[in-house]
Amino acid sequence: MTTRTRPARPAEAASPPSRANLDVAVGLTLYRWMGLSRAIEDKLHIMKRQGRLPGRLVTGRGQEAIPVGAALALAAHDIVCPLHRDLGANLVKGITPEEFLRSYLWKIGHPSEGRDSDVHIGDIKRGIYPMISHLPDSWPVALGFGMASTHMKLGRVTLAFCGDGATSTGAWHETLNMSGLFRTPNIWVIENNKYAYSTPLAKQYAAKSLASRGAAYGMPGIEVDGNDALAVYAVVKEAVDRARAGGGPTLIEAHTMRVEGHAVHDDAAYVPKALIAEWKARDPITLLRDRLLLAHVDQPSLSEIDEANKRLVEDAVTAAEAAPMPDPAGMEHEVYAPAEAASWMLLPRRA
Ligand SMILES: Cc1ncc(C[n+]2csc(CCOP(=O)(O)OP(=O)(O)O)c2C)c(N)n1
Repeated sequence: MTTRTRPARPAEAASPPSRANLDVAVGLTLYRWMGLSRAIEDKLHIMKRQGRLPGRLVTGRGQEAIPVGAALALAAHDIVCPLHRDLGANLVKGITPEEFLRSYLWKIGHPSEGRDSDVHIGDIKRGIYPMISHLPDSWPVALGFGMASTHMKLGRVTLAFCGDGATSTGAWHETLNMSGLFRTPNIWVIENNKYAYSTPLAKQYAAKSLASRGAAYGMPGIEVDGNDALAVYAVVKEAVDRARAGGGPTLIEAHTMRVEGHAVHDDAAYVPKALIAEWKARDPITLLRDRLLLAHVDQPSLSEIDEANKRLVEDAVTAAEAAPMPDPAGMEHEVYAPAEAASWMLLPRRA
């Protein structure tokens, strides 16, 4: 029987606060995006309780350091494939708070124009491949982006996220196998938040770590403290530089904790309270705030960022709530291929 040494406990994963290695400009940028992501999701929870939000609500509160830190390490022309806990990556790559709110409210004025909703947002023109519900089926697509970049010499790196649960699927392993084989310019980020819905890690896999699987596919497997945004940024940046230089893919396991239920309807009664409390004490935004204060960034500057984020969210909510619903007449627009294209496929082949 394999002895499980993971999940990483907060104390084990913690990086000591230090002034020496802190890039204040990067730290402030991370702080701004993480704060914006948190402010939007806090507001969504309030709106849900007030009956102002249709449909479901899934958030990534407490995990913001991973999507924000990772997306910030990408260049503008790189591609990101966010999932349901990765609002921060969408924001960094250019989805506005108002577009996101409009998506949650099923309104027009965002990339899917009300045909898809909530976290299913993205815009390929901005290098964001929208979420596919089946997990992690955006990974084989990300692999395709990587292969295309190599063959067409595009110099683009593609980064895809998934949770620990998604690593048990066939698509996940097939993707990594081909990625290692063809040395594609991909960054594969696992957000190990210790639970896949109600299933804890001990009931998911026997390996010592998920990062250790990188060796099986011929790529580096790296573990990082996923609540330390600066550490996530640094690890992903190094992997992006390596991929762009032709050094192939990297598998990154970022340790964090899902400190809430899977979604708003789930009270997570199956998670030990002490485990949640332990990780809540290492909230990634508070950790970064403390690091910035230690580096002599003053309190008012950080509070100004917090206030600006709150104003952005309030303005976005006002605009999104006032926006119209989609016109049902346009329901099929950009959903199906034109009829001619489909019927052409059925024509008998010419001799
Ligand atoms: C192939 C597949 N099976 C089941 C689901 C239903 N489902 C949605 S989220 C989820 C939990 C996924 O856990 P994990 O990958 O660890 O991500 P987390 O939600 O913890 O961030 C499940 C089972 C799905 N979307 N796709």
